[in-house]
Amino acid sequence: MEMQNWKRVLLPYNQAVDELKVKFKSIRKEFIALDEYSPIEFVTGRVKKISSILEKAQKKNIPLEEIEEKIEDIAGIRIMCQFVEDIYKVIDIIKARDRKDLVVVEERDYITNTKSSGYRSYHMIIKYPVQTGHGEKWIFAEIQIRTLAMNFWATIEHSLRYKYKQNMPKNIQERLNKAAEAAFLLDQEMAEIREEVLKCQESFQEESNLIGDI
Ligand code: 0O2
Repeated sequence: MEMQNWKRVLLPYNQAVDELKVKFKSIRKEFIALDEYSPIEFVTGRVKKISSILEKAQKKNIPLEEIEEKIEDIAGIRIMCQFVEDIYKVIDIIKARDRKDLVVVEERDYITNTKSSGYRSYHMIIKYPVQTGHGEKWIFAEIQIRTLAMNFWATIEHSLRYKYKQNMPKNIQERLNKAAEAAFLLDQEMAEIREEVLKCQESFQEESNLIGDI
């Protein structure tokens, strides 16, 4: 395909990423504006590079004309959360019954089913309607929801894997696996600390209510 045609194909994907980023960032803004805790810490998004799309198509034996229906992560959104339980709040927001702007078509839970690399994240494949100058076009997009610790590990592992291509030394792989375990434990520890703090806050609240009653 010519470069100009690729640009045309990718336009709605760029639009979808821009729109979805605004939507999820707005949810964070809404929580903050209401002085509430936001389950969304920050949001990023990207359109897959043409070279990566072609590489994936080749790896999966996908013909050029089927790329748009078979490669579901050309448009990618990443939502980062502080705690693992926030991930499930974000999933509920995305799956809300009254939500009419997207359709969830598949969910991949790599949190319960950690990948052999150590990768953890919750993936949702959605169909999203883009309003273009030539009418409506439904495209696939992938939303990855993860904690800051999961993101820290995945970002570094991804760049190392890219650097080594298929030849990552075994000892590096093993150390990355250990680092994934450390990230998992960090998430657990943070969840416990949060629980503790919430309990303290509740009993402090109860005490000050009692004092208020006197
Ligand atoms: P990018 O755009 O550079 O992030 P496949 O790619 O064939 O393994 P599939 O079927 O496309 O898998 O879907 P999957 O595994 O649900 O999602 C693929 C994406 O998840 C990857 O995109 C990564 O972003 C992320 N991911 C999956 N496994 C790992 C892993 O072991 N380590 C890290 N760091 N990320 C992972 P791409 O294609 O790598 O592209």
